[in-house]
Amino acid sequence: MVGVVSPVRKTPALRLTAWGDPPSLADADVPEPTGTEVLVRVEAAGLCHSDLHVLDAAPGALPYRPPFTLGHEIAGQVASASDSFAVGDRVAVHGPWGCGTCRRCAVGEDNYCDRRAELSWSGAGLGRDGGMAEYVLVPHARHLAPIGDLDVTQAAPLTDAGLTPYHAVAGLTLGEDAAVVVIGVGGLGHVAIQILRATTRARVFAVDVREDALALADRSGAHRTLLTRTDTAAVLRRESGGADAVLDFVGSDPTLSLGARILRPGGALVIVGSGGGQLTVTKPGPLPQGASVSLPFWGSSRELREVIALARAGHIRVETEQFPLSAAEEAFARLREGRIRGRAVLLPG
Ligand code: FEH
Ligand code: ZN
Ligand code: ZN
Repeated sequence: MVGVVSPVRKTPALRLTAWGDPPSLADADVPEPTGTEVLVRVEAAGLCHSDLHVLDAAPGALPYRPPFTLGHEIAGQVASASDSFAVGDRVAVHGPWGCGTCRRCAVGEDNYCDRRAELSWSGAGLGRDGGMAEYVLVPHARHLAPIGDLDVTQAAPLTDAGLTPYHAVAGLTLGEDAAVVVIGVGGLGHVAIQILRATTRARVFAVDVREDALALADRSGAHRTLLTRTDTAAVLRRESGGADAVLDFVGSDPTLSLGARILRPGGALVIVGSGGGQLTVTKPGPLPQGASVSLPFWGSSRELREVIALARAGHIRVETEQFPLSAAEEAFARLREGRIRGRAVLLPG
């Protein structure tokens, strides 16, 4: 009998097929793992504003080479055995995938891979096939974090909406009565508030232009919420005594300007949002004496495991809006219009 070749299984995946085209739901081959690769059956995949930046990118603006499947916030079950995981293990995927050989990748800091400029990808769904699909091929088991009994619709968004603010807060040195201002209370900002409350003694102030975002900030544990107005900087300076740290999850001209005006001498301006805003850093200039500015990006695999532990201990809960993978177009449209409360999560299968 002629050898029977196992039929290649095909399942739906949300793919960017060419720059400038809308993402399309198409049948993709279920990949076969080779070498160190691990196949993961995806149970939840978060949506991120960075996905919009990828979709809106002009040809050549990013090093990625379409076509590829989107989705960099992934959780599910291991579907192929490896040395460190068994089939069925529940996992989250550390989304930044670097070169795998530099000193940063060697310790799970792929988010700061030393050879990133040489790569045509930055991670899952970012130049490589990601998790808006029923299966994702992960290059190495080192990118997997066990999630125990954590709900996958929590674990998936935590891989970015939790990990990114956690890494940003980890870089801060905060005194006992520190004041931290969170600007922008969306998918990342509301988790940042919870992380600050769980891991620091800081007084947390939250600022946004939307009333419903401030309600989310309140539910997340902010001590004080303020709707952005012309006197916001003065009110914040008066009530906080000057911010020891500002976490700007927007990164626009107005929010960077607000951050600089409320920062305490020696304070830290942490720009997380990719709004593309500009701030003049001169001496003297808009920033107070001793200020520092940082541009943290995503987080390490060790930090992801720490975020998962915080969530499993009940200290972090991501507010999510869930959609079937087939409704991805609606989810993206609502994300683009700012009509997602917390984080949008797609459910394949
Ligand atoms: C991913 C890829 C590129 C830019 C920004 C991002 C973030 O969503 C990761 O936190
Ligand atoms: Zn993201
Ligand atoms: Zn590397």
